Amino acid sequence: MKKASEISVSMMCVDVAHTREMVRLMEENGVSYFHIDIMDGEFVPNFCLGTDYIRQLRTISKIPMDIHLMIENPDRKLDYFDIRPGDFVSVHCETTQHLQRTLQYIRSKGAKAMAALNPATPLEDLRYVLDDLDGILVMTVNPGFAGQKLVPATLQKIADVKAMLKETGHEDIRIEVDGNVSLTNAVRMRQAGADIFVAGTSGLIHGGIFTDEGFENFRKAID
Ligand code: S6P
Ligand code: MG
Repeated sequence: MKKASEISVSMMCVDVAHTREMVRLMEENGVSYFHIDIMDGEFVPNFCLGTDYIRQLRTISKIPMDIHLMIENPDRKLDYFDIRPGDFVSVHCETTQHLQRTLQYIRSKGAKAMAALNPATPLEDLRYVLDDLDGILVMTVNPGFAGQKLVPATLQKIADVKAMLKETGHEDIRIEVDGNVSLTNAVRMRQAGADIFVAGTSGLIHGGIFTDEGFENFRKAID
């Protein structure tokens, strides 16, 4: 069963000076989520968007958030964030010792719980928490930066996640891909089973901005 493909725009790649204009374009082009990269300088060697950014974005749009937490000890920090029903919140399973509890906590806030996997992390780590998941975020680059090259083995990993979901009767869980989602890679990712595509510098955003035509091309690649 194939679900409709959805776009989650990587907001760290959008030029802040053009935010309002780009948000309008996203609304007009049916973007499903704002992809919000949160980095703590510990789990990944970079700092990125934060709690105030999420609050400010909510004042100009109703598009739900897809909050990607690349932070150590997410359990202690989830309450810092303005998490709302309809949002996805993803935690890296490499960062929490009690993943199932963390996922339950996200759901208790009315949001959809997602677990993120680094390229090197086996998907087996998720087998016993499938009942607690609404999504699996397959990192197709090592997290920390935009503009990196695909880790090729992750294409097979997407297909393996898809197979595990089928085998265990969890096909309702969505598969998101993040990193170097170029127009060419997007086609292969879709074939492998991805449902939600993070649109960044490789496939949509150039010089911090994008166009209607850029959306059309991205949409064609993922449909
Ligand atoms: C990277 C982060 C991503 C990037 C996205 C950028 O650690 O989690 O969400 O923003 O990958 O896309 P691209 O096309 O530049 O790789
Ligand atoms: Mg991300």
